[in-house]
Amino acid sequence: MRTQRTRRSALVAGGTLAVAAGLVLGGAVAANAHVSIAEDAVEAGAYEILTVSVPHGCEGSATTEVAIQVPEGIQAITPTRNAMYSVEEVMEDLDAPIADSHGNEITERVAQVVYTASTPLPDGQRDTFELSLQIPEDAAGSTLYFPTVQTCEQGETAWVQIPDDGQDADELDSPAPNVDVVAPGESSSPEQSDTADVTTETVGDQEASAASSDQMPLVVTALAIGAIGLVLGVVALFRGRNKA
Ligand SMILES: [Cu+2]
Repeated sequence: MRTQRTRRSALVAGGTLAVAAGLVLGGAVAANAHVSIAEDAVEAGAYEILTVSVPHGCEGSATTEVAIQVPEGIQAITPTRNAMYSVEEVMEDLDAPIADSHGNEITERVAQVVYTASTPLPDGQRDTFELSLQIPEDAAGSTLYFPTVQTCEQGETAWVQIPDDGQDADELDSPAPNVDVVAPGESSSPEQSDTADVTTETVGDQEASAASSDQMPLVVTALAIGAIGLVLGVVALFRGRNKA
């Protein structure tokens, strides 16, 4: 019981943080016009799919290549294929070998993922690139940066700027796509909300039963409407047959 309460207050605290982060991010709508990562926050140690969004070309020119640098500490990453692009993984030797989840020895990691367009992405259109990876377990409280170079038919944009300590990322012209890492249980993703609901029901039985009894009239009404519909349908069917 005690651990559940502790967990619940952690979730409430996480929710408050998420709301605070949402308020901060709410003012940064302009950032959506940049090459960026769609997810606001991920949990340390979690397996995630990050979505790199490319919303425009280079000053009007169509995009031909998107090269995404993978931050140090991410040992395994799998890019999702995209029908309009070929994808290449640029490898880098690890300082020391590690074991993967199957117990195999790993001596190198993907340092960069390069998507090359078979047909250039027009300036007025958007595309997304998904990367499946495990967030480092020791990354809570930090921000992961994925410096990305967007190459176009004419020119390129290097989305590689990383804010200095205390600097607002909004001040940067071409910030590196990034995602904040929170401690496990502090993310506001939909799966986490479900967990929060279940935990709330276990802890606060009264709240839970109050909620379900509030929902009962709706369920009964829905059933009643369904039943009336069924009866009308059957009546209509028989009337139709009688006429034939
Ligand atoms: Cu932009």
